[in-house]
Amino acid sequence: MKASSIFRSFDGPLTETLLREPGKFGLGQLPIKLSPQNTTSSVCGYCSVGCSLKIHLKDGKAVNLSPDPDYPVNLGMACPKGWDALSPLKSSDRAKTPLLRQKKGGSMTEINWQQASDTFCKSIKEIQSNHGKDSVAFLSTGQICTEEMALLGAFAKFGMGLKHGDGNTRQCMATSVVAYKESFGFDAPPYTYSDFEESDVIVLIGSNLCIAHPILWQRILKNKRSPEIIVIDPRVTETAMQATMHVPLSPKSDLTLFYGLANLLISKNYIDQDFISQNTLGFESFKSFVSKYNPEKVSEKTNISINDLNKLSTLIGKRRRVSFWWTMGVNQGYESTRTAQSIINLALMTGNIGRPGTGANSITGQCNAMGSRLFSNTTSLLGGHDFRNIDHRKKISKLTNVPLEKIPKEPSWAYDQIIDGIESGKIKGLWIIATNSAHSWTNRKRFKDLVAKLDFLVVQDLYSTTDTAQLADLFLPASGWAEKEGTFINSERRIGVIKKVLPAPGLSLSDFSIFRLLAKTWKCEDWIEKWNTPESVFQILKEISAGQPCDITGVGSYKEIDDQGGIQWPLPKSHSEKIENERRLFSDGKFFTESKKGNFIFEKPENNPDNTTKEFPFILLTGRGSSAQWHTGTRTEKSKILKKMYPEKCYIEINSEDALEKKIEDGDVVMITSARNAVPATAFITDTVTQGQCFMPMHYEETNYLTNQIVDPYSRQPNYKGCVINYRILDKNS
Ligand SMILES: Nc1nc2c(c(=O)[nH]1)N[C@H]1C(S)=C(S)[C@@H](COP(=O)(O)OP(=O)(O)OC[C@H]3O[C@@H](n4cnc5c(=O)[nH]c(N)nc54)[C@H](O)[C@@H]3O)O[C@H]1N2
Ligand SMILES: Nc1nc2c(c(=O)[nH]1)N[C@H]1C(S)=C(S)[C@@H](COP(=O)(O)OP(=O)(O)OC[C@H]3O[C@@H](n4cnc5c(=O)[nH]c(N)nc54)[C@H](O)[C@@H]3O)O[C@H]1N2
Ligand code: SF4
Ligand SMILES: [Mo]
Repeated sequence: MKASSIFRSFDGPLTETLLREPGKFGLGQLPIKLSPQNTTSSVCGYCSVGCSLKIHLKDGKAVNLSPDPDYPVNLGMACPKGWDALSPLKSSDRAKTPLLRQKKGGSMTEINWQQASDTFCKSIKEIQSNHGKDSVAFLSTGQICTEEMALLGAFAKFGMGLKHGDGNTRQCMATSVVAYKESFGFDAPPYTYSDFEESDVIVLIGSNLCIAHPILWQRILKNKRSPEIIVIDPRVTETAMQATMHVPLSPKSDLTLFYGLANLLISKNYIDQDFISQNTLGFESFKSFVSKYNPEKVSEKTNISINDLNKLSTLIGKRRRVSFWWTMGVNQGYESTRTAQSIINLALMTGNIGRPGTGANSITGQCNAMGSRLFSNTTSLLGGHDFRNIDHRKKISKLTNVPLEKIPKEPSWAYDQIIDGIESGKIKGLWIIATNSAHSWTNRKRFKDLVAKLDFLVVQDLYSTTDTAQLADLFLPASGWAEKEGTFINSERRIGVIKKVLPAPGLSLSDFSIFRLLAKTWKCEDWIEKWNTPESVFQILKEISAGQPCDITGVGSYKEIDDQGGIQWPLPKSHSEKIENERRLFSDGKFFTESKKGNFIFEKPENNPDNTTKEFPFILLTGRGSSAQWHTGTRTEKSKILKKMYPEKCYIEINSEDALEKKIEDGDVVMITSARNAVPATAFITDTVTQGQCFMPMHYEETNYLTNQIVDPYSRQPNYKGCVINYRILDKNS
């Protein structure tokens, strides 16, 4: 068969680009679907807020952008990353051709797509025949389109027969997923963004909203009810500085704090007894469990005064509309699932759920983390189904024509288990898509050493220069946001559309096309033929969602989603004529559990396994450093404007008393050590961190040399915000 006929079946208009020889680059084809006007809109490709950006077109290509004034999410606003979202795509180090390392330790050479897909299939099949099908795994992302994740999950699990595949959402949202599933019966964040505007009390827990979700902070500023804004965070963050009350608790003492608050709310009779008896299960045993958490004990553990504990309980107990919001300060901990559930318990016991301005609300991180949670076929079977449930497997088999025996009967290993699997020799091949694990996973040195043990590492990214891509045996160049089409699902469950408004550089292909190409070379069964365009996959996913809490059978085409200003799930076929723009869950008090009741779940707090010692007396908090930096910097470091908005070199925030004791001054270079490694950073002396604590942004490559692979036992999410370190002066700032 001629190569051109193989390619034509997936990519139609991209055929010529594909066949161009490597080395002879040139722009890919122009956008397939062009708007007749000179603007179109697209949901932003960075964070989970899901702002819509108006893309300004010239000759059909994006030349500029501005925030969309009519979209219900951002109402004409965007943060610096959104404003400059086009720049990183033009960077000169964009990957333009597949690359192959001919032998271990050798350099990479350019190959064409046919060679790349042949190598991919041959190498992986060889590993599978030598070591078993489960010896190859994939690590995916919350940053590609839902349709792409679903195609990857279907091809990898049903076609290639891989059992193990997880996402970088494990680093981020796994805790909320497990917490919601156990408490509400489904992974269902209940809120809509207007709840920020309708609350009397907004409690932000382990969330630095001003930096991480700037447009949601703008939504809070639109609240006309003079809300109390309570920030629960060990640091005086940018958000804490704006709050009406900052609660600087000791790191990882949240669980004790919320059990203590529950006890106070009960003793002051600030609970909603009707809601509890009609809509929840397990309150009586929860009540007796928390009775031991008296204010004295809680104050000692959390370092929050009894006075402030009382003030908090009064604010939460007396005001009618209280909303609780949490992010990574909660999710990234060694007992994070129970911590998230202790927040859910507060909302349940005070009846703060299902009404405007209320909720136990986890804010997601990446642009499509929610898509990954429901449709990536990793932790749950497509559409929030359960791999272990035979009826669910039969349903998916019937709707997709995938033979029943091809659907795994168990969920995958989690990220940490896949990494440990490399160490134990069980995982021999790894395919990493749209995530920079070698920078973002814990204990970077161990990660790199382990990856070197693999027989075959495939990396698929926009840039062949990332830390992870540099380790690859085979590199596949992907086109990115604005160079492809599909949908993202934001934090408030809103499905939004992204558009192809730029040609992809060189031979790079959309992830969708890459998966199609590999599936074709793999000779995957016929069922995959129906998964031929993003929109056809979207239609398949709609059918799969039928009858699930995330039912989207009533959502129409991409165009209809766009015309509505995005559509929140659920939207079943039988929906009413008018689709409300802001919808929340549980307004009838019914949850997705079998009993239809929300569960109180609790467990005794444990000590941080990474405890301070004489050798490592400081706790290192890590997280977002500025609104202009995105994760491992592969995109934001390519923007000249964004680069002006943050320090170029890695820094560590150190408390002034600690600095005095160690004779460290602002600007000195310090050497930081943990039990894993030692790295240098510039000292930034600031009392935004408490004595005994430090903070480093995750964006710099130094940070994760220090962190440790300790995970929460239920969600297996890493304890990124609780490792212990020491530091000493290395170089005086002259
Ligand atoms: N500019 C920018 N925006 C982003 C991202 C980015 O990289 N850059 N990433 C996106 C993604 S994927 C995510 S997940 C979100 C993350 O958004 P956030 O979770 O808001 O960001 P982080 O800075 O990781 O962590 C939030 C806070 O948790 C606090 N914290 C640490 N330990 C504890 C603790 O024990 N208890 C409590 N209560 N708080 C604690 C930290 O001090 C920190 O201020 O941001 C998203 N938005
Ligand atoms: N110490 C510490 N570590 C952390 C955290 C922390 O708070 N502290 N936070 C964790 C969290 S919450 C997260 S979400 C992770 C994020 O960690 P990562 O997912 O590793 O971070 P990114 O830099 O977003 O990596 C995404 C990669 O995908 C590429 N990419 C972008 N778009 C596309 C596309 O369309 N297709 C393909 N194929 N590639 C694309 C980018 O170039 C980039 O290399 O980090 C985690 N690590
Ligand atoms: S807040 Fe998030 S979605 Fe909105 S423009 Fe900034 S990065 Fe994009
Ligand atoms: Mo995240």
